Amino acid sequence: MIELYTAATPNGWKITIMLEECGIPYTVHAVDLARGEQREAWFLEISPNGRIPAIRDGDQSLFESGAILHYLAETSGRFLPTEPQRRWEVLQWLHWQMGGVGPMVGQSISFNRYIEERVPYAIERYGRESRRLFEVLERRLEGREYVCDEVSIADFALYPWVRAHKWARVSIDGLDNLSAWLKRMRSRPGVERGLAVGVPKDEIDQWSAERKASYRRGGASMVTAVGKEPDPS
Ligand SMILES: N[C@@H](CCC(=O)N[C@@H](CS)C(=O)NCC(=O)O)C(=O)O
Repeated sequence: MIELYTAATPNGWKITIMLEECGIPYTVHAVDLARGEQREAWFLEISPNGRIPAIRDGDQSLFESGAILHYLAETSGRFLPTEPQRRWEVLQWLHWQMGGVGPMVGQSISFNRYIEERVPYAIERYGRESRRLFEVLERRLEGREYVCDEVSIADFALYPWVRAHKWARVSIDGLDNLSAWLKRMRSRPGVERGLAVGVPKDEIDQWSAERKASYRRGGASMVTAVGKEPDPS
């Protein structure tokens, strides 16, 4: 049984979506990010970077959502083609998400929603770069239902971050392929079940004011905790 250490955030939902889409049984261990559980020694044993998601599968433990998606695809034989050219295509879009879309949209969220101070340079830079990345995805999706034609771990990695566009205050106006893909992804039952982990079903698409406020508080506490991680040695 896979033990999943996670929280209701985009990087966490990537993994619950994959597990649900594959029908792999798993147990959820909710990590309280606002309380700083991700910096506790027991968690750093599993995830030395002090971030969710992480998994344990028997003796194997893994952190980094891209590595976890790759591992689950390898072990289940799902959502990653075996033919080399198609496989590399999926892996390059997965890594593009990990190095680009996740960090940029994440910073846009942070500067727009979490910190009280207004930093125009950061809002502008991360917002513009997120929009540029969305435009790359828009072009990639021209004539395609999913990022690599058939649905894959690249879609599961991208979806939770792209759907956060409003929270990140990044416009998707005029991005018709991307908007259609968002709807296509949302209509998959496995995606819906994955998104429901950590969030009440009626708040999957529209968080309550209380939830938004608690995400804001949690986000702010994580921002201010950076640099204060205990040395586990
Ligand atoms: N590159 C990592 C990023 C993980 C990450 O930043 N996770 C966030 C939640 S989405 C987290 O654990 N934040 C806690 C903190 O900043 O202290 C991955 O994809 O797994």
